[in-house]
Amino acid sequence: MEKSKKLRELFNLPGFFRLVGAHNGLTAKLIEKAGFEGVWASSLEVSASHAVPDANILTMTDYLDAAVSMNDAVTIPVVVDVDQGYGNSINVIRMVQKFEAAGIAGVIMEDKKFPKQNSLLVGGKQELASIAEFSGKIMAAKNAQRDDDFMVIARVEALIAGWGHEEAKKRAKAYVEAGADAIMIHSKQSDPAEVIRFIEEWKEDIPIVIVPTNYYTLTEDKIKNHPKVKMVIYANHVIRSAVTSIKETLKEIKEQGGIHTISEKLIPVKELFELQGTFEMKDHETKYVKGDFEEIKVIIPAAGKPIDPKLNDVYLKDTPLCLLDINGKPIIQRNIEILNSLKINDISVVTGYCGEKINLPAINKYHNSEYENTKALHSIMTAKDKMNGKILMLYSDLLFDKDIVERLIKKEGDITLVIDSSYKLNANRYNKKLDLVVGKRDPYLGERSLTFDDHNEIVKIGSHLDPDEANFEFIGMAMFSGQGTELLKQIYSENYEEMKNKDFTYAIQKLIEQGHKVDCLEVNKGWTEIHTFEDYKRINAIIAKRDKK
Ligand code: SPV
Ligand code: MG
Repeated sequence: MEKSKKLRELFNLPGFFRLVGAHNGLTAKLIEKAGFEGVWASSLEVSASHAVPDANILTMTDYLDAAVSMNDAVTIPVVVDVDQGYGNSINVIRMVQKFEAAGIAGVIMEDKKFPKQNSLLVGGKQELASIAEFSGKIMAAKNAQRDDDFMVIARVEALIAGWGHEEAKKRAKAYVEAGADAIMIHSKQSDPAEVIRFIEEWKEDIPIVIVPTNYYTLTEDKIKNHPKVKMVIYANHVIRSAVTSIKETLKEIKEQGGIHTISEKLIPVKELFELQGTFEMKDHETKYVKGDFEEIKVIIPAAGKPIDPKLNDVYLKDTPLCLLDINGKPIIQRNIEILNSLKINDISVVTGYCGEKINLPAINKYHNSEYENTKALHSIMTAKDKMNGKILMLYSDLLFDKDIVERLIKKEGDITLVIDSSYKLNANRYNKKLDLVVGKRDPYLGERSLTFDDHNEIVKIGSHLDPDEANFEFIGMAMFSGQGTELLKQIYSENYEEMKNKDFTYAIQKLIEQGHKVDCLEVNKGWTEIHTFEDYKRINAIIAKRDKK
């Protein structure tokens, strides 16, 4: 519903309603959250927030900007204190157009001469415009509005200027005749008598607005007895309370020589985040902020039983290897976090051995029920309804740097495998049969090279290869384009009986033999796999050190 309509409805309800003065989006939001019916975009608050006097020093656009930030932050109506309309009737026309277009529910315009000074200022210069001039401004405002509900409230300053009760009545009546939707009668006395007299003698069928800043003894209980009063404005208490609290905080920090005593007394930063709509923003981020790699689907075959009995009996205790805890976080969780940080969120895990233990939110689960007699290739194919478009395949016992994935997913080939050239140096450490690779050319060991990826290509792959012939090792990470994914599915389905219990590399070798090109990304650092207890100990120590940083 339009906020102008909401404001009209508030005027039509029995009793009165309250606006509280604000100076920006945050204070307006706090007012709404506290349960008040509307916001008063106070010229005193807005100018004070700029540390300048409330004396027509800021311009219309300053007040408009402030009002927009308030209005954007709330669902309740904002009524703007537009001083005298920022000039003559011509300026008033533009003022109404701008504030109405910004979704402001109504304005209150006062009958002072330019430049004005705040009505409560002791010794303030309070000069009134003529009735004719101000009536002209009301007419200009009412004719300028497009939405019938937008309210133009006339503010009578006769009591403030010391022109007396009769002048106030005369002016109010004239402004009603000019088309004002309500009358704000202002007073700076601490005794509400002059305002009460005005209200009691008010015969028009037009509501009254009051601002009891100085005559605060007129509490809501008493205001209730005056049914003509429909809107009560608590004009400047928000900025005054802010200043009170800011001063106290600054004093305490200075006196205590630090923030250690004040910290607990203030709202937690989380509450500030909430007021700013930060959590809503995070939701929007998940929904709408799309990364370049969003369309990539990840398949992690995690069906096999861990091979090292020591690791299994002591640490895993009948859990899949991907759940092995590395410094407080399972391997798979670490990998999912890296992928998510690249906005890759479509992650499928193929379970097998103790698969029911893998329970992570935000992953798709597939189950390879034949995990005892099959290998990673069949597990990957178990997720075949996920296999369309770009696929990133990761072995579940792999730990890797984000950098490797980032480089891999940018590769353009249909099939790209990450291969490592350092394995020969480490070969003795692993008592596992490695997935060896023969690259078209040897690892680059020569002169400095400016590019990361001088082109290389896989010629042969498999754990059966002669280590002397091989020059690389497949690390267990591969990327398929849409076309590459189709090729993998096709070769598997066409050779199902032969391939069902074979390694992933078997299918790749077959594709090479059929003449398909298999690219590679060469690395020699930034990843590791965990097979044995020794691997585990070593890696846990490295990661613990890194997590601490
Ligand atoms: C304001 O809040 O800016 C007002 C009310 O105009 S008063 O300060 O009392 O004039
Ligand atoms: Mg004001």
